[in-house]
Amino acid sequence: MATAPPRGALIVFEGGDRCGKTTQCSKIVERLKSQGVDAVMWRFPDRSTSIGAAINAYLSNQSQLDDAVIHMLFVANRLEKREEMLRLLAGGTTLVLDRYSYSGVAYTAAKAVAHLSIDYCKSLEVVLPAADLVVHMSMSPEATAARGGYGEERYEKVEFQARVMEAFAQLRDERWAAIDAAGTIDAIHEQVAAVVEPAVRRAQEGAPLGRLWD
Ligand code: Z5A
Repeated sequence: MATAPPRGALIVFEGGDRCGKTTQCSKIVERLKSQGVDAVMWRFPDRSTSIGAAINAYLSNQSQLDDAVIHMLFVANRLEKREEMLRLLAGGTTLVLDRYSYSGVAYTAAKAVAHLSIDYCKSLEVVLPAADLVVHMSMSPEATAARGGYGEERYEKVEFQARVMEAFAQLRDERWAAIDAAGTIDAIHEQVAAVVEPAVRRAQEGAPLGRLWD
């Protein structure tokens, strides 16, 4: 009887806007591939779907939505990818995600809307897999604000980003690795590789895939 291939790892990058997540996701995927690891990068929100298009309109201030509605759209944007995620991971592909449910909870929590508590937001995503590793790119909101392109989208405001950082702090557990995002791209990449490569190996060696937020 054929045995199942080793599973892929679910690696998630989180942090404030413009902290360098996309840059580091691309670099680690290339490094993993050069080592023979089947790895792909996805971004959330996935703006290519019809739900993602509605999210994009909201983020770029072309539409106005109730806080609960935009939260549900972000959740639905992940749920619509659930089956594909599980299929890829089971088939041995490592998924490197540029944002995931942790952003979903943290950005909504930062709005401090009474009926959108952290626990309620978490409860909407319990059917999704948990990250094997969350790479938390840590940088002050003032420093990221100085980066190119900052301020073009709805949440790119220093005060709001500071509240997002506080919300991330409440979500942290033993699967999170904090990376100082203020160094050079290459120096950060080496720190990232030092936590990602062991996580990929643990998944290949049979560490079970968890569920949010067990
Ligand atoms: N959001 C939400 O509310 N709910 C959810 O469920 C989800 C998201 C999933 C869009 O996300 C928004 O949606 C986001 C959270 C919210 N809030 N806002 N606004 P996004 O991921 O599409 O947007 P973003 O976080 O702003 O991503 P980004 O613009 O792609 O930034 P980044 O990926 O963190 O950084 P980057 O593109 O790699 O780099 C930014 C710039 O800095 C670029 O010019 C780089 O060349 C430069 N850079 C990168 N690294 C360095 C270093 N080390 N030194 C100097 N310069 C650097």
